[in-house]
Amino acid sequence: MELIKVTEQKEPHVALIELNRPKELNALNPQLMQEVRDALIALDKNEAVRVIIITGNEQAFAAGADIKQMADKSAIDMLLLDQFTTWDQIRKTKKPIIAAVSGFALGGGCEFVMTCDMVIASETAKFGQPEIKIGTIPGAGGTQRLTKAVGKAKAMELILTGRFLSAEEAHFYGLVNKVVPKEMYLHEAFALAKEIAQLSPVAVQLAKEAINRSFETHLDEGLTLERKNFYLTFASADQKEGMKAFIEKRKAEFKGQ
Ligand code: DAK
Repeated sequence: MELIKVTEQKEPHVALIELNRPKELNALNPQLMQEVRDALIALDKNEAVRVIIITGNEQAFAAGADIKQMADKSAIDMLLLDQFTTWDQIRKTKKPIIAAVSGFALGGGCEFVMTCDMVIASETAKFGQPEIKIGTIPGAGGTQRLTKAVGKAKAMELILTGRFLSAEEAHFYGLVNKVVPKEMYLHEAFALAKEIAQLSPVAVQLAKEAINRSFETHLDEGLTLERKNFYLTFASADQKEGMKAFIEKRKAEFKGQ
């Protein structure tokens, strides 16, 4: 891994992926995204890992796809590059992913953040889809996910002008879970990760799948999946342990079985 750093057990059960192209403000080139894809596949398989945090550095989560590498490409070059397969992997990750964002999260960087499951932002974070300013439009889900997150009017304004959203505004619109001082954003992401990591990984995974389905399907189909996943938790030892521990007034010990 050249362009990212992966620490499997930064805290017990919590893995950390750091995007690491600081000179280019973590611009997302195909190699970096492939490294992220490979890391997510490995972490998803690693039973010791329950929650994944993805972060950049204080200056930037990611300032977008790499404009220098895209500038001269034709439509067919872009098609043949087939970067969507790589990007889709983020969406397919079964374990929860928390984006810890400081500085710029623009274009593909903002789309990357919106593909994660929860977002902790530093007060310095800036979100935006400025593709319109370089003559293109969001290509990795921005028109869909930003619209679902902030509503049509705000999404139109942001995508048609390329304006940035401050961390506070992003919080107001529900794009991020929490805004904290810049020294605290990683700490806060770990606090959230550790809270989730204590719970049944089976139930967490099934709940994540059901929540995501609400974005991808009609209510009826989403409710059907939710019900099936709900029943399925009753096949897990974790559900038995969780309910037994409640009745016995003690802390549950979840084993992921
Ligand atoms: N790509 C390449 N290099 C970038 C970059 C980017 N997106 N953003 C910044 N850099 C580089 C700068 O060129 C500069 O490099 P040097 O000149 O030093 O070599 C270095 O990072 C520092 O940037 P600045 O000097 O510009 O720093 P400032 O603080 O003055 O400005 C800024 C920071 C973030 C406001 C500015 O850098 C900026 O506007 N950056 C571009 C933001 C942007 O337009 N982003 C959207 C890009 S388009 C797809 C998936 C995704 C996408 C498309 C397809 N598929 C799956 C097919 C996504 C597309 C995009 O994201």
